[in-house]
Amino acid sequence: MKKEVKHIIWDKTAECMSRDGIRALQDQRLRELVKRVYANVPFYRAKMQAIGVMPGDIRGVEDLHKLPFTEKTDLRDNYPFGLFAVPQSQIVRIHASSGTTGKPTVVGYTARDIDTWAELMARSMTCAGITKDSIVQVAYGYGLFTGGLGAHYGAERIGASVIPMSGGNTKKQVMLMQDFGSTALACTPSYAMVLGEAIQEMGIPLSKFKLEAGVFGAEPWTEGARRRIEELLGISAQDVYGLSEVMGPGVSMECPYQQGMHIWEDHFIPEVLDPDTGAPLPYGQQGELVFTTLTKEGLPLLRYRTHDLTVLDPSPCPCGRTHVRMRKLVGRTDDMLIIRGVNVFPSQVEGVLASIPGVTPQFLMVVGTRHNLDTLEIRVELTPEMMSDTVRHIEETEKLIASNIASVLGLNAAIRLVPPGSLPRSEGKSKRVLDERVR
Ligand code: DLL
Repeated sequence: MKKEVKHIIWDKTAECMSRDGIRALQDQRLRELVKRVYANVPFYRAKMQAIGVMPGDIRGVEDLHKLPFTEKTDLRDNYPFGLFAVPQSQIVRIHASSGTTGKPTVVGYTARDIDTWAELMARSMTCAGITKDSIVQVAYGYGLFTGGLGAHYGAERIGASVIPMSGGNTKKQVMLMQDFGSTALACTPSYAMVLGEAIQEMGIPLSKFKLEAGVFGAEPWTEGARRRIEELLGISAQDVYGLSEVMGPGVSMECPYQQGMHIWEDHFIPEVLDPDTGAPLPYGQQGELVFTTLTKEGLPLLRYRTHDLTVLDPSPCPCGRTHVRMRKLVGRTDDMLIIRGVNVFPSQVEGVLASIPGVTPQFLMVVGTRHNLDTLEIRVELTPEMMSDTVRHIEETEKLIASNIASVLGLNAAIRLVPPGSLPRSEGKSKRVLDERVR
């Protein structure tokens, strides 16, 4: 049985501020930010001068569109500390996110940045029902990745007891979860699934655990994955979003209503843009999420392009928080695959699999080339029960997946059902795509 999330709010004044109040605060903070980056970051000064925008031209959020964008490549080009807005002596922490190619993206924090981050993670983890009485097992990686220390500081700020496990070492995670009576788990959704499956395999009944809540993020996961994790761990699984460049985890967080993640707008201005033209889109339309950081001192960013695709919803939320919600991510502009001309997101495959009994959301899309044409094979893990089923039933399941994939993706794919546990497992972020195309 899934546990209900406790409805508590960490900072009512900030989280339930009127929309007008949020806007006024953003206006004032944006003006200060623009002055600060113009004065202290040569990169931004040059960019603004190139397009003829002076700090005085920015009166508030209505002028945001006049400001230049920041791309991940800008951080790389100024590697490692070139975009920092304070002298290095004021930087107290450095994190980095590893890209698929080349140098990592480096981010720096002042003491006040770390304090803000802890506060926003405390807000976020409170959304999942975590209190000072909670025992929080942090199984995000500690290190240059922001997940471990981000969750750690947030849980400590709440006053919870923190177990800094870091990722991996699954058997020990399960043992301590049981022995210490962890009430909350913070890790990637794919690792939550690994832990849930391990508990099932070890044959330990859920009644031996005290888990109530999960704070899962750092990678896309569908409603189907959520249901599976909730079932495997007997908890309520809440989504947390963030990115190193903008802060780390805790930029936005789901409340108990699980209808999108509240973006902490007193610290970040979100925009959704047409990814191709860069034109701002109205609320309710899907596009690329862009953030301007309002309070960051070490690495303030103007209109940072996340390449994450989502929809913003400003409608009132029954939880009482007034901050705009972003819908669960549909994918990234850059993890979108183009297969035989069709745009495909791994999340669509996950969505299809969630509706089919007998299979798990563990899959790998293998894209190849045959006779100069793209091919797509989807390997999907069966559930242990299904493994012992008849060949005919397994074949029927393959056909069902193939036809649902064809109608959702608009593309034919070869489906290969594989034994449970046979696809490569990640301790951190999951790998969904193997692109072996010859280009
Ligand atoms: O993943 C920060 C984080 C740590 C978030 C722990 C949540 C929990 P990066 O490694 O810089 O930072 O990766 C950021 O991960 O642009 C998204 O594409 C993806 N991502 C993060 N959270 C979610 C989420 C951390 N809840 C990139 N759903 C982002 C989907 C997510 N994708």
